[in-house]
Amino acid sequence: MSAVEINFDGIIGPSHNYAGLSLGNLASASHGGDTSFPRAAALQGLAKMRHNMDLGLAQGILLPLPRPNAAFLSAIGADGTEDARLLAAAWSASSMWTANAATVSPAADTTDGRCHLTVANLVTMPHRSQEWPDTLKQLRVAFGSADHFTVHDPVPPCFGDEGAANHMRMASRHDQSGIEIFVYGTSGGAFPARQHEQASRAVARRHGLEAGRTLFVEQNPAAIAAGAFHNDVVAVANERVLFTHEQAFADPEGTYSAIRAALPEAEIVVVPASAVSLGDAISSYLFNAQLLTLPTGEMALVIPLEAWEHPRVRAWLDEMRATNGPIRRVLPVDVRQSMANGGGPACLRLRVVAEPKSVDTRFLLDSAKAERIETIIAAFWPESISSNDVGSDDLAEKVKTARDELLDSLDLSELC
Ligand code: SUG
Repeated sequence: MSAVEINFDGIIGPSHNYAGLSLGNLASASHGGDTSFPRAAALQGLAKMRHNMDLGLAQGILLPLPRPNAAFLSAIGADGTEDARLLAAAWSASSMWTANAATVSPAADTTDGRCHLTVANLVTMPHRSQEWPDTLKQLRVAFGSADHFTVHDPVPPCFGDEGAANHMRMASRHDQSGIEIFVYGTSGGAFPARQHEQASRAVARRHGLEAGRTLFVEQNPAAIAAGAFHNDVVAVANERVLFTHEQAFADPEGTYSAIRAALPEAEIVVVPASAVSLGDAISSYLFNAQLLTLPTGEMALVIPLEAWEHPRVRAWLDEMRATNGPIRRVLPVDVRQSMANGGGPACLRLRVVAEPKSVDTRFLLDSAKAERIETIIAAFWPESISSNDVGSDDLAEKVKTARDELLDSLDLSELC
């Protein structure tokens, strides 16, 4: 069997809460202090996975990390006098956004013919910087076959790396050799540019990518300033198609010509600011979509309900569907619990192009396994978490038990 795209969604962890931890992520800031609903959140995530499996697509999972994170609390000498935000960081379920787990270069693009993954160091945000050791452990199990995969340590912490959220791949088909586009930021005004150019360049070198088929593109500082803390909030690519906001890149025309020069069959669908402003794009998460190739060969855009319900975005989508463009279907999904923290359908998944049989089967999903996971979520995930609950011993116990039950049922207790 040849390589296919497998989307590995993060199962939303039992400690999912709104702590307003991400400067520059407008949804996270505006929902800080709200009550969260972890059970509903995790079931929404599973429903999205089922939605995509029902389209005939391969689906994988990544598991929640241990929370509250005892290693992080010990490293900051937590004794009850620490800042409430640091305590909340140790409880964060942010590893659900697996687009930030790693950068992935499929075997067809690399000199040694293996699929390379570099775990993201996520150093810009303290609550995210604690993820990589446990994520790395998990990636080394899921992609443990050395004949097919190389899983790299993070790049040095002096260079911020946020993984696949700032990386796009285009190819005539997923299993063909493609071009890899690394998008970095230099400045975002009041907000941090989370992806550093030198991190992207280090990842590309370590993955053994061909220089002529690797692009390094600067994110538009105005997009970061407007709340595009990751490039995947304003652009998404799939096979020969790039779907992008007009203001995503610092030099849009230069970027499009470089893409067309490296991949002549590229089709670039640009949404003009006159139809959908940067503000509308960011509040609706139109671009934080999964652009997927269906088994029929058609492309579908899986968008959050917030984009579907946004009048100007909807008008643009209706217009796009009436033309003969490459994106034939638009499929809205409900991931509102994740969206309130700035994570849409695209944030929740890590794309890996590989032969399914080369992946540890415990990380692959089918309908029976989805049902097992849903039963555990329904039984063990807290119904709600308010900001006062974060730090409570009772809740900590509940969260740990919930994760242990999940790992046990998936025969993955080695990740405890
Ligand atoms: O890193 N939100 C995440 C959202 C990540 C979205 N990922 C992609 N765009 N690929 C972030 O800002 C909020 C946590 C809180 O505030 O409780 C948070 O971490």
